[in-house]
Amino acid sequence: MIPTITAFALSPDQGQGLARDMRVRWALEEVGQPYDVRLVSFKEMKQPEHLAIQPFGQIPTYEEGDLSLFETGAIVLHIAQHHPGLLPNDANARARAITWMFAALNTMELPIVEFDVAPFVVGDKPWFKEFLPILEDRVRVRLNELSRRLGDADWLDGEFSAGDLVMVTVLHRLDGSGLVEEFPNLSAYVARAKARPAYKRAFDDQLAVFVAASAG
Ligand code: GTB
Repeated sequence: MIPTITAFALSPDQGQGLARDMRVRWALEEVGQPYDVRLVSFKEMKQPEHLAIQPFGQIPTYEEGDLSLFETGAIVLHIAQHHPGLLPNDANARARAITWMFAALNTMELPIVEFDVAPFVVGDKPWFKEFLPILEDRVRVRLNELSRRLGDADWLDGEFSAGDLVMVTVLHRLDGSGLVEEFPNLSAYVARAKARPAYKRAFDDQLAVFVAASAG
């Protein structure tokens, strides 16, 4: 059965891989599962039909037969559990790969998103100039810890896994900040992941949506 995901009809990042359907597309590409995409506007995301499958009125969602899912962590985990290629067979290694998914979405993504959105949320406050470096340092602390753990390994725990996939999409949010580049092994890790053919296909497909929308 071909799953259907939802994505922005017109992504605010202009198709630069920041919208979170990117990680779902990438997972589907890694396992070789074709999929359909239903594009939704911001208005449509807040309508009852979409809220029935995504209670927070967001993208992406994932529908497959009578199953509908939201939350990218759950969606990527579902894909990884139902196809070979994104989780190790060994039970302990599998549990560790899933742990890295949670680490990416919780320990890493929280401070990264706080830092990234601060200019939009509190950029007009008089204390913003002092506040931003504090948020930046919180991200730097986590990057330093991640860098220390990665060391000179290619991936976080053995073979490339859903843990790496989610982690790299989280680190992608820091593109342009220069923060990841402070840690050469993390920079190389992100570049290694983005060189994967599946990543490139997912990125190109997401970009193509924006290009087509802005042309027409
Ligand atoms: N925890 C949820 C998940 O992982 O699935 C979060 C989903 C989410 O944040 N969705 C965002 C959304 O639908 C799009 S990805 N937002 C609309 C809304 O809440 O009304 C976040 C995102 C969007 C755009 C950029 N950008 O343009 O730079 C970056 C990140």
